[in-house]
Amino acid sequence: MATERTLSIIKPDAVAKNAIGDIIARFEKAGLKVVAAKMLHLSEEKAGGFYAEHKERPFFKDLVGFMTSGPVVVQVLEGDDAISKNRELMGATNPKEAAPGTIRADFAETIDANAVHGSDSPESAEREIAYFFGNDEICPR
Ligand code: RTP
Ligand code: MG
Repeated sequence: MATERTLSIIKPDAVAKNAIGDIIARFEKAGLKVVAAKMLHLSEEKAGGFYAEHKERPFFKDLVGFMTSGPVVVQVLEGDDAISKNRELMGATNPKEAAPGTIRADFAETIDANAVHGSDSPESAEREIAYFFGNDEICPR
């Protein structure tokens, strides 16, 4: 197993529900370590740039509107197979299809307000981590 880093975002709906601690506890219990973290209220420009791959999709405007609707907590998680492990913990994009016990099954309401983001590949993780954090903001452990 390779040690990897992945970008995780606790989205505005989960922050509004006071679920930051519950969600981070799931990462830590699964063996992922938080090596960087910050709370931010994203601008339209920052949220749109983050989801640029979806720019032409019909849900893009709603996605940016949702991601800028309140503060988010952005973190870098490190551990064995961190990218796929985080995606497993998150569950399916649509919470109605998310496996029982996953973060989205337990905290998310809709496909738009779905509690968390996680990088989907090593290439995405590298881009997304650099999008939010400088090297001096990441603390290897
Ligand atoms: P994320 O990027 O946020 O971790 O979610 P994901 O990989 O599971 O899903 P992705 O395909 O990357 O979509 C990004 C976000 O766009 C919203 N979405 N809405 N209405 C729709 O059909 C639809 N499809 C995607 C979701 O909020 C998703 O998290
Ligand atoms: Mg995605």
